[in-house]
Amino acid sequence: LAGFDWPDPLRLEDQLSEEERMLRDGGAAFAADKLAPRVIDAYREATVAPEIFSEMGAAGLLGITVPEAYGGLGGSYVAYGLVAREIERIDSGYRSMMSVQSSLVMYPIHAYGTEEQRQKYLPGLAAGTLIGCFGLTEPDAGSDPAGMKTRAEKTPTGYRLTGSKMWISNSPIADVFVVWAKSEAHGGKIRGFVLDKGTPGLSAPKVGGKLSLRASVTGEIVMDGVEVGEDALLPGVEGLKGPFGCLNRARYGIGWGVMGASEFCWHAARQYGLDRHQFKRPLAQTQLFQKKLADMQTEIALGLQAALRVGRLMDEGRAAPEMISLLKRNNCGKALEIARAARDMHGGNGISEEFQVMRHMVNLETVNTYEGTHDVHALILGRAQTGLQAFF
Ligand code: TGC
Ligand code: FAD
Repeated sequence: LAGFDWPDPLRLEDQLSEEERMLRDGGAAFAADKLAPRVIDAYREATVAPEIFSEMGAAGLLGITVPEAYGGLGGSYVAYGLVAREIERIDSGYRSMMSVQSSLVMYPIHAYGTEEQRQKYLPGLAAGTLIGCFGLTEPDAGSDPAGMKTRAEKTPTGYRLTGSKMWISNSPIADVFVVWAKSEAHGGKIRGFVLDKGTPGLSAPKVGGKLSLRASVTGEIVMDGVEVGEDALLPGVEGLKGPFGCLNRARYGIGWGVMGASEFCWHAARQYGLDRHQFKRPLAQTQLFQKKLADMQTEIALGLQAALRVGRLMDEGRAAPEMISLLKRNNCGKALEIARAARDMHGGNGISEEFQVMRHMVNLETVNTYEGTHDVHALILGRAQTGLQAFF
């Protein structure tokens, strides 16, 4: 029998191609050089550094699955997931910045936009010289986006948008706003629009007082009669499947990303247990400590295998949205449990910023909620196996 590699118990590494490993290593080097040195201060001060986008762009981390002709990498979904894991190993907020830009802004412009829209936005978004945001959630429509109030009225030359979006990652620093609205001219169906910063009536105030995801900025999008031309409409999709098509990609990336945060917490807890002595022996020499490490190792190994499987199916065009719900729900829930356990295993030091596990724990509260809450994904999976929808 082969030997056992404790950090990679099921040999994920052997299942990756040379190119996937190379892109993953690029993401890891970027995370170590550019993100790790700034994260503790950024989180404490809740400061976001917009230049992270151009740094990510220069490193080729934005729009990994978007074709090279538009500035992307033309890479696989597995490569995208592997990079998300490396970025979220540092902080969920940094992965959020990357995944909103790639899956929620570049993807819809590429998949649903005109050639002119692609040429206008994608190269700048890939380079990170333009920052994007995605507005679906509203103050009174979170888990139930079909209840949105934002409206697009037809004007002689285009549309007038009125409404407000809430909890929008990147919006206060965004140049490009992908927003979803009910369009009267399209029978009240939900349509996507691309708005530019500076358009009269468009503003994006910051949401203050966040105790989670503090290294990533979150805001509102206020649309007070924003007038745009016909060229702002994303013509290629209508209905909720538009935003959900984007969410499928972002939720999948989160399935990998949260395993990176979990691995950080697991490795930190293991090292702490080896270094810290109580009762004349290392904490890691106690049965309870080892059981917790074994649980972490097991859940992470299984979660990574599931992420890889769904990624391969996405690359083959055979992934169903319910598979992504299963992955997002399980991996976020397990990551939160792992981070909470790691916080506990660090004792009093676990609440200190220096040890970083509590920051991951508090971030993962958001990640378990956004892109469909843990319970909403349970209802999606419940509906898929019973044929009965239990949302209302
Ligand atoms: P339902 O009747 O289920 O579906 C309506 C239409 O949408 C289609 N559809 C999908 N299409 C593609 N992929 C999916 N995953 C899809 N899910 C549904 C469906 O086929 C149907 O199409 P059609 O042509 O028949 O009209 O819709 P519902 O209103 O009953 O939805 C229920 C529910 C709960 C599943 C859904 O609304 C939901 O998923 N809610 C969660 C909302 C959510 O995830 N919001 C995320 C906001 S964005 C965000 O959080 C970004 S954070 C980013 C970061 O910082 O990293
Ligand atoms: P609610 O929908 O009000 O849910 C509250 C609770 O009720 C949850 O526990 C939920 O599981 C439960 N619940 C809801 N419906 C049911 C039901 N039918 N049965 C049983 N339980 C139910 N959105 C964007 O559009 N773009 C972004 O970039 C974005 N970024 C975000 C960044 C941050 C930091 C945060 C916190 C959120 C972000 N969101 C974004 C919004 C996010 O997607 C929503 O918060 C999420 O979808 C949940 O909606 P809600 O907050 O309105 O909660």
